[in-house]
Amino acid sequence: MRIDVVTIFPEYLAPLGVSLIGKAAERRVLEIRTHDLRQWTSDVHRTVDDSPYGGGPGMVMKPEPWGDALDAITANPLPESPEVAPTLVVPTPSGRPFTQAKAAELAERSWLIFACGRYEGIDRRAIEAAADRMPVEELSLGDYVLAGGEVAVLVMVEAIGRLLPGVLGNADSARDDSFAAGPMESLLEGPVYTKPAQWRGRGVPEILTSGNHGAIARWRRDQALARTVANRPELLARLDPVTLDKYDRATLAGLGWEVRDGRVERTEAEDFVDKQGS
Ligand code: JE8
Repeated sequence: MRIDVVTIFPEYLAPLGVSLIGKAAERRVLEIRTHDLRQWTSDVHRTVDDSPYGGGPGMVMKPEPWGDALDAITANPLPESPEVAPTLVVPTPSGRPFTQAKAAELAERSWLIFACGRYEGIDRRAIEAAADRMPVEELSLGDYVLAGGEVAVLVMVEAIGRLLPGVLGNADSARDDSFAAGPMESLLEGPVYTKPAQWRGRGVPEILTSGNHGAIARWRRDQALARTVANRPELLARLDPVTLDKYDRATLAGLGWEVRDGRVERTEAEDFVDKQGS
């Protein structure tokens, strides 16, 4: 996969040279090129922003440097597949959610261009002109406000990159295969432990050292269910009840959740007394 990143802060993307993604780049599974948007300015001040039409706070990124940057980058297609159009990814708080499913979809593309906005964002016309020539995905990391798209690109490239064949070690990739539906789109993961068996007066749950693999799997499933109820109850409503066995249903019942007309729902208050109150 080829990835181009356009930013006014190329040094912000330095982490892409480290760890999993950095190794994939070294091994040529990924080719990452970071570009300074100011290359495509022509004035002495290398201006990339101007005041917003209609008034209001802050500054807006001018369309011309973006148009020239995308023209220049797309003029150099992959030598091995010159006919493929890249997909432009634009992180923005007003985009569609960037999810694991979206990461998997983008991992199938051979060429991604990421456009990092700053200030109040990029002049709309630059995005529209790009969309006339290539697929454009405006995506948001989540419901909080960042100062620009760079951190979002780091997150997205890591999530996409680890899905590419040959990027993860065998152990990890095999594990992901066994979770074909994808973690997070089902249940949260439970707690994990390693040696030493005693640490600062704390032991490891006895079940994990019992050697009873059936009981361990059941315990882990119960932990995953309990964490999901506590931290992400909205995920339970998305669960397909056919994936829940009678033990899952008993665990959920103890946590105040049940299968009602084909959906996982909170047990009605009169039928369930929450042990934590509320
Ligand atoms: C950004 C961002 C994602 C997320 C992404 C790109 C470019 C319009 N607002 C822009 C006004 C306040 C400041 C904002 C700064 N900004 C934020 C994000 C994002 N993906 N989940 N949160 N924030 C830009 C400029």
